[in-house]
Amino acid sequence: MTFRPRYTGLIDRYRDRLPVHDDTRIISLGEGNTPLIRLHNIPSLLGKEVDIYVKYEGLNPTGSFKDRGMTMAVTKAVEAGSRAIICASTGNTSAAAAAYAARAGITAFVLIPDGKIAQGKLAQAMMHGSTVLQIQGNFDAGMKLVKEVADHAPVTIVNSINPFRLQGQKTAAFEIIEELGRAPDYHCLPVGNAGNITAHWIGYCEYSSASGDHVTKACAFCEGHCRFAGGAIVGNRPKMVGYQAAGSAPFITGGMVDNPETVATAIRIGHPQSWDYAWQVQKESGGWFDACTDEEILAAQKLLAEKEGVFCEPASATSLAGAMRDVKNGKIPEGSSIVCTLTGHGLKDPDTAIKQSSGPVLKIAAELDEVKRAILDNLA
Ligand code: AN7
Repeated sequence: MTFRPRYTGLIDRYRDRLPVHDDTRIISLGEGNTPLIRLHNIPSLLGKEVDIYVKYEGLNPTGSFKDRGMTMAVTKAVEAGSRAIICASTGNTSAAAAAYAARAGITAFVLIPDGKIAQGKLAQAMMHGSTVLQIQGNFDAGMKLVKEVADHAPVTIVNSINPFRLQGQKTAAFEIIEELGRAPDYHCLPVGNAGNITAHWIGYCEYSSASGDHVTKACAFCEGHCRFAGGAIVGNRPKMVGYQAAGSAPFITGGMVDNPETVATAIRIGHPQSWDYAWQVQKESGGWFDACTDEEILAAQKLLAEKEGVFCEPASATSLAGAMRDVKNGKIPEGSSIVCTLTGHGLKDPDTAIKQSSGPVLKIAAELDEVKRAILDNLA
């Protein structure tokens, strides 16, 4: 029997490409190393010859991709001597901030929109002992306050405007390339602040010889934090495709949205913080932005759960909803390999899931006959 070395998180795994020192105290919960699942049933339902993979980021320690960025942001905050972190959040950033602060033994303050975050995320922020500030305003209002207060109080901002966040998040692209042996042709993501789509592009560029300038000169996105340790690993980069919820789609309307609305509360964001970066990613990669309606998002979430056994939260399903539409209409051609990032776990938002479930819960007497009849009535 051979033993594999214990996986100890993405900073350890990619330390030669991340801004850490040998003696940096790493704050980790074993994040990263998430499954890349090849879809079996949905491509045939679409009737198209495409390879669709989902990168199941819901399997990170706090149930979303935010852990990748948060391990870096909190590690660097602690290294700099910070005793407290703060973020505005639609829920997942606050869950991750709360957990990593707990791990580090520092204080977390999280600003969340009143009544508009999924129950699981609220439970996490409370359970990990962060100070929850529920504001009468949306994410964008919270973000504005966080930026202002950081000048007046000794707290480190851990929203994705903190450049270490994107450094951690770029490792998802590394993992995908290492598994596929190349970059996919298309990488589809849900877009809110657009930090994650930017981070993935940093990662793809860093591993690719197609980005010669990027790996030899200063990276346009990383504010000097990339450490281009290795050479190129693959020759290609994907087209980056960002999908937004129709009611909060500044990248599609072309300007900021003041009252964003969507069932996908995680991406209920009208003033994206990585606006300029994301446009640059779109142009450099040759990808595009598009919007999905709430109906399309929920249908994709359900289809994925019912046909593939993968449960993601509504916002995450936006990547698949958009990809399915663009495969059907031929914008993504047959023969393509496609990765859709599933940014968060379905259990984050049980209320929305239960509300839209079609399968009725059958109430029966605790008797053999009734169970038998239920089985015979419901066999596929
Ligand atoms: C599940 O938690 O902004 O485009 O405050 O939770 O990088 O913002 C969440 C964002 C997609 C969008 N999917 O990513 C927050 C927050 C899920 C998310 C996004 C978020 P970005």
